[in-house]
Amino acid sequence: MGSHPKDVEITDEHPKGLLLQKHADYILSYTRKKEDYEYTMTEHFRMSGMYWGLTAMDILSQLDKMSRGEVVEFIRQCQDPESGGFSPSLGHDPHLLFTLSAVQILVMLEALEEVDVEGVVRYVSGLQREDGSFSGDQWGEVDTRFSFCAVACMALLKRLDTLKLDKAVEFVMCCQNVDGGFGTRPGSESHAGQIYCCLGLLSITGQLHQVNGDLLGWWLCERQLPSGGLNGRPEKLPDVCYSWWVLASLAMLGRLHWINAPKMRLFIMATQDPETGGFTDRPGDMVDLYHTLFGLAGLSLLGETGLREINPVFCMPQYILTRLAVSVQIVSP
Ligand code: GRG
Repeated sequence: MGSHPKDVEITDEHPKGLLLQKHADYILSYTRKKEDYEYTMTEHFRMSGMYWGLTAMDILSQLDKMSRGEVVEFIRQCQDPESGGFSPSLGHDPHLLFTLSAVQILVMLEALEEVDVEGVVRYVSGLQREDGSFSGDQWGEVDTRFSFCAVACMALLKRLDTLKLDKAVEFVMCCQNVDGGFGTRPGSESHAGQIYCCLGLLSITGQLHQVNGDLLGWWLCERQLPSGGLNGRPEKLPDVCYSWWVLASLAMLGRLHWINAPKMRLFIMATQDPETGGFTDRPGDMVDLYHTLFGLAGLSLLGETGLREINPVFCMPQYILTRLAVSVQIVSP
């Protein structure tokens, strides 16, 4: 433990530089071990797992090593012909979370024409409720994560006109707290992950001026602990995934320079496993695809050499959004 009760210690033993090729090899090997315990246990979120792996490979400029045909066929099979939404894998129910992951992958691979796009539009717009919020699926749970997923999906499909955007923004603004942050629903505690989602939605809809950037920027910077790592809310341990949720939020607010970048970089570097490749949540833990994407994406935001530039709203390489002519609002510093 470091000097802070809820922190970790970074020592000289931890990696300090980017083990770029190790990470590409780790992601590739993951796709080849389909009989593994870990692969089986991740079935219920496989579509997002694929998005994490493919995006990480694209940040590493090695997307061409992944099997496009296999991925597109998997996604096609996961589209529910009735609702139009995507499930995480075969035999599971469709959900907005996996619908966004599927759309992101299809956009990255330029394969949208392989699925029923009108079905996706019908599914996503059908999940918006009277108050502007979104249910994640037919069962009705409401969360600002789903608001982001819906708006991001429709932005990527260029069908934002099918949503009630004013109401969507109104709902998100109702989830803002006095500390400047946002939670899952009105009155819920501020959390860095939800803040990313709410800012992302406001950025896509051009409504970031509704946020007090100084107040929220300060709350986000307070997430940095003495180790350099970031937590998602007060009194929690640092986790490399917040090097995405927090840094991307600060980037949207034009305040990325408010973080101590060299310390942040060292924390992220220390979460690499030099033997297996991949990133962990905290130094010394087990690697996975989720932390590998968000470690690399955080480093890309910090301008790490050898990594592709990432878009802070969509968490996709910037060249893809440029190719698609999708732009987002970023507050000027
Ligand atoms: C396109 C990148 C992208 C995402 C899609 C689903 C989604 C939109 C965003 C998820 C944002 C979110 C809520 C992230 C936080 C995930 C997390 C680590 C939750 C656990 O939080 P706590 O505070 O626990 O309960 P710890 O201690 O782990 O921080």
